[in-house]
Amino acid sequence: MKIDILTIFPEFFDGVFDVGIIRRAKLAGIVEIDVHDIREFARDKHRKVDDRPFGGGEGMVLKPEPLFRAIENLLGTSDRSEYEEGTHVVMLTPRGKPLVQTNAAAIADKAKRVLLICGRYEGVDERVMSAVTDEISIGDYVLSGGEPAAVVLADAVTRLLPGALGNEGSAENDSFSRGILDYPNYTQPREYRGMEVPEVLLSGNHEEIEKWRHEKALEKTRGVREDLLKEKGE
Ligand code: 6GU
Repeated sequence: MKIDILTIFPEFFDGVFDVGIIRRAKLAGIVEIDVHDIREFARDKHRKVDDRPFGGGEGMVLKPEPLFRAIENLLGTSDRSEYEEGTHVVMLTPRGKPLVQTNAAAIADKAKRVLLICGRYEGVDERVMSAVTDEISIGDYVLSGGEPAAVVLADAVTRLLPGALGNEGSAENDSFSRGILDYPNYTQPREYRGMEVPEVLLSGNHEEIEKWRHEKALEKTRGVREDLLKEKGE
């Protein structure tokens, strides 16, 4: 998969993809991630990327020309109907659909080319949306820009690509992939500051362990995310 990120703050991404699973996936050729400065695609002498909103209001709005030029430069066209199959042009914005595991999985499954556009909090000229296939938000809170969201989406998608996780089973057991939160984990030492590892985990009885884990996962989910259980009809 090829992921291109369009941003006015390319330095935001320095080093973020050079650790852990993403770094490994990059080195293994599973994913390629390129960051592009939107300013490089501005043609006027001041390389202006934003301007004041028509109609008045606070803040600055990202101008359409540099974004269209960038999309055309990377994809050969900014006409959605001409995108190659498996191409997603994603606008990261608080106005988007909330990102959930199933969206990330769908992108990991089908997409070959993903272009992530980091919007500004104040906004992006609406005409850019004609070139966009998905509008995504990472949650109901305000970020200054789409940059942190691009990192979140790139991470959530990359770790699901075949071969990205050393242990292929581990994505299936993650919180959310089964629609509920993860069970609690313990490692050495068996006793720490008076806190013991639950006996059942030391029992070697795999059936009992599975049962305990499922109960604990449900208990946790009931406590903090009742909405997830309702979605599953439990
Ligand atoms: Cl994608 N962008 C911004 N600016 N704020 C957000 C967001 C994105 N998702 C949640 N809040």
